[in-house]
Amino acid sequence: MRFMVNTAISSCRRVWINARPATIDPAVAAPYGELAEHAIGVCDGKIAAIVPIGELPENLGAAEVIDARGAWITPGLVDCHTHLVYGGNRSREIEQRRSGVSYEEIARQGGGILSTVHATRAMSESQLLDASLPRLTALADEGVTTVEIKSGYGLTTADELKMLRVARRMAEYMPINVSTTLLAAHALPPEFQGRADDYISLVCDEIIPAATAEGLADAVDVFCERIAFSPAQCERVFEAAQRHGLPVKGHVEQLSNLGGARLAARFAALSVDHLEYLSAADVQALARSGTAAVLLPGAFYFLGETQKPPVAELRAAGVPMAVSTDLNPGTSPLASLRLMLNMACTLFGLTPEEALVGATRAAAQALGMADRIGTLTVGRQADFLVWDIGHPSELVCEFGVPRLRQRVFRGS
Ligand code: DI6
Ligand code: FE
Repeated sequence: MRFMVNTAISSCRRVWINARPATIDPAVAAPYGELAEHAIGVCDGKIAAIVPIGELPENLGAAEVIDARGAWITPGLVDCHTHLVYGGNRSREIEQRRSGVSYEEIARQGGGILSTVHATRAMSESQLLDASLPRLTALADEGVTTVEIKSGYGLTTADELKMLRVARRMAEYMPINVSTTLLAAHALPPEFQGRADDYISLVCDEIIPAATAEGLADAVDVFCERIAFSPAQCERVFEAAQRHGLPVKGHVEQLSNLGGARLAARFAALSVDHLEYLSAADVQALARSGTAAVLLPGAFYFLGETQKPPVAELRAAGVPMAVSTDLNPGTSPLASLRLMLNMACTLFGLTPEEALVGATRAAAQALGMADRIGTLTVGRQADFLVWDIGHPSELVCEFGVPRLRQRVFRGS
């Protein structure tokens, strides 16, 4: 199937020759989906052909030919869980935490997420865009070609829509796919103190419909946790999302097990994220619903957690494991997906191949975009990376050295 359009390579707009593709395509049996020397042809922003170098026609027609000189090419990286649009920062919280106050206690005292809510509400769309673009640039410079961005620091209809509009607009400033997620059920806004069910009604009856009407949300997320919302409240949000035709995902079992993963599985969630306290039985529920597990080692690391997600069980059950930054000011102020690949191995025990799959194919699944991105496969969007490396494991092992030679987005 991969070679179905071999003959068309001469009509491609651009052809990378002498490439060593790590396709991450499960149809290619070798580790990393490796192919020996191949050419990758691009047409209309899509991968049009992947052909062995020996089968390349003499004449490549009008195609622009780029010699990869034997370099590894991987799919573009996919960061499937970020909160990178926000105002202010929370670096002072690290001082509180060092003096023994926990993340949960800071949140209960009205700091944490709510302090970012105050800063975000105070900003205009363009101020928020200016504040957030450097974070997106950092991800893109490392090879991220698709990013998911959540709302959740506005917590009013106007401020949640403002965040989502900023997230959408970012794709006009940078060559990157942006997938947006409405996370209005992130924290209880101060004006709803003691009235969590009323706030959930606002989310269901006003914020989700408004975001849908403007086409601003690709999915709906919740924070199911003691310091956020109960499973019953999250269920109401999922039902509202379903009524509006939006897929769901959930921040679940991060600090405790409330059964959020099981609930999300009932709604055929695209992903459940964090999962440090996920139980073995719930792993089976995810396997049955086809939900991806998103691992966020940056938050685990930054909060100094000790309880690890059940990676061996997820692996055994065949649940796709994605790896993402969770880029946010409170629990993971770390704008590097490469660092997360390293941490997924060192802290959570993923193999380098699992980590790379986690930031490409599995992350695409977590966004419901697996038919468009995440692997080097004919017909997929031509988002790929040319690396100065000797082997893909270096992308996971080494950190901080810029090895990206070329970042290709939609064929350009
Ligand atoms: N879990 C997290 O790790 C982030 N949100 C969530 O639900 C933290 C967000 C923050 O602290 O600002
Ligand atoms: Fe998060």
